[in-house]
Amino acid sequence: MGNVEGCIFCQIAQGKIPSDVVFETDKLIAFRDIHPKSPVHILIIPKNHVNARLDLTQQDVETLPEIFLAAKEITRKEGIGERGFRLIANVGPESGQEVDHLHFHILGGKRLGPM
Ligand code: DGP
Repeated sequence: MGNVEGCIFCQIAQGKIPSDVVFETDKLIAFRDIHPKSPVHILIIPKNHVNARLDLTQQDVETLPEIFLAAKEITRKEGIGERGFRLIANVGPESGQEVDHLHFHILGGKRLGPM
């Protein structure tokens, strides 16, 4: 799907909108959430646009394991790898997804209650 016009996260991935980047590869980028809901709140996104219908290409599927490896590396660096954290993706309207570009939230740094 490439980059989608007007997508905030595509623009962050392209460096057109500034963000606090904590991890990056050629396929994905991770940056701090602008409205953190916990002491550590980081978003990991594939650079390629994936919409809320999960219209995944084979290339997108190959990026997914790298997102988990990135989460491992990021949480270790942030000091929450052992303490525990939440790794979640809201997908689609009933989930409350606000940005229509697949993203995984890393939430941690405090005891997280039930959802
Ligand atoms: P969701 O509700 O799952 O779609 O979460 C979207 C998250 O994206 C929300 O926690 C706020 C964050 N966010 C939205 N716009 C920006 C932005 O321009 N920069 C950053 N760093 N985060 C953003």
